[in-house]
Amino acid sequence: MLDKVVIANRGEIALRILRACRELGIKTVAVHSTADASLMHVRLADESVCIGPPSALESYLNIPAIIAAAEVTDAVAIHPGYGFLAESADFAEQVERSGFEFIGPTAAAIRLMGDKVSAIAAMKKAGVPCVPGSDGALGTDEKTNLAIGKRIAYPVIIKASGGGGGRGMRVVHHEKDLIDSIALTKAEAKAAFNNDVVYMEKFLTTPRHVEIQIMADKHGNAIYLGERDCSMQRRHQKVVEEAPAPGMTEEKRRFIGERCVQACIDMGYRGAGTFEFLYEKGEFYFIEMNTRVQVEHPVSELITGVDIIKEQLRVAEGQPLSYRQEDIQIRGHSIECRINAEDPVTFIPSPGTITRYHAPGGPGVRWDSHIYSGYKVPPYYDSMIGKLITYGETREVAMARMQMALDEVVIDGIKTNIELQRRIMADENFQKGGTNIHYLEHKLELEAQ
Ligand code: MV4
Repeated sequence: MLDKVVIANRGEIALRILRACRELGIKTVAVHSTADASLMHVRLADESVCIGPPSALESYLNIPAIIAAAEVTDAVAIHPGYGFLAESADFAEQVERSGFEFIGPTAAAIRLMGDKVSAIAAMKKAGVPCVPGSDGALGTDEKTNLAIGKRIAYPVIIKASGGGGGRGMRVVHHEKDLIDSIALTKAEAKAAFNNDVVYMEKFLTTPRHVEIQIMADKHGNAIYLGERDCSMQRRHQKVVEEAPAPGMTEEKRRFIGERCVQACIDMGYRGAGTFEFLYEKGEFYFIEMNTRVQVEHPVSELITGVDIIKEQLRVAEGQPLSYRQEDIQIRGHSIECRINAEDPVTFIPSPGTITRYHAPGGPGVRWDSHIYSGYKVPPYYDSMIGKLITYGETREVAMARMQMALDEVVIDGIKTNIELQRRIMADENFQKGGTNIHYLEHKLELEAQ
């Protein structure tokens, strides 16, 4: 097994990675900014290295500092977690060139999926269903682009190939606006990503966001761990995730899962990954692939029994996957509520000191968080301070346990979104299941009136 791993992240995911390493007997190195010396995982790690000032650019995004920390501590591998450098092909490449194992896919796979035009081309080739669209980058010929718009039919969406996660997109409702919209999106993409390649897709008006979790090893094996429904979001920030997706059938899951697995095998993918789909009228449409472990991985863990972080560590070391597809059974239901330090009305981050704290518990309750009484939430990073995850034999049981757990948790001294999560759990349409990606924003607008 890997001897020593650098955890190149902070907060709850750093603690989650540390716990997985401990279980496998792997030594840990916490790297942290000066603002994060009192993080829970820094206290628990075998060694820790301060890598820079609070600014993420000078610490968690500082590639030379992180690689130097691996060198001075004689680590053998680096786990990037999510966010920060997790999907930087340059980071993966420099980690490997410096003689360390990057716990994730190859730099080539990260690069291929980071470029949305090449990602979609790879998916089409593997038989993964995609949104009807331009099938590649848009050129400069106006007649051709108008013809593509006519074929797809309005509304259409122009997306930047270098974008993703909601950055660099523009919806076009009428043919008269197409040419200007392409030019505008290109200019914005050039400024934001230094890449002006754009493509066109049919704009789906009321889809759900359903994603497939996969795991692959270095021996050509790949499996899918079912799907997650992440439709409950605001401004491209997920708020609640669940698995399985309400109303999903075993046939649809197998159909899409097998195609994702084929795509993994075709591109020599390894590690954990997520295929993101829009899901409308029972059909899947691929939009992007995330080449990292995701925030919401616990709901997949709870319905499959697979420890995704431990599996990442095992496959990075070169072991085959511990499961074959026929070993994976979806059982029960799991829901995750992201708990953020933010104003409940304005959503503005609310850093500060946690003066009083009580963690929730009981059967089927998992609380992934690094906070403790007296912990000071710094203002420099993402405002997520924990993930409350419940499990039950049915969706109803998972929801009831979530309502109870949200009532139990006490986090005083800062503002949080716990009350918002209570309202979502009490919402009749959430309780029915299957709300679309616009539901939460509409609900918040109604409540504001
Ligand atoms: C779309 C779409 C509708 N039609 N593509 C936003 C994030 C990025 N991953 C892709 N996104 C979308 N792409 C087509 N062809 C609607 C969205 C979208 C969205 C997707 C998933 C989750 C939340 C969303 C919120 C707004 C728009």
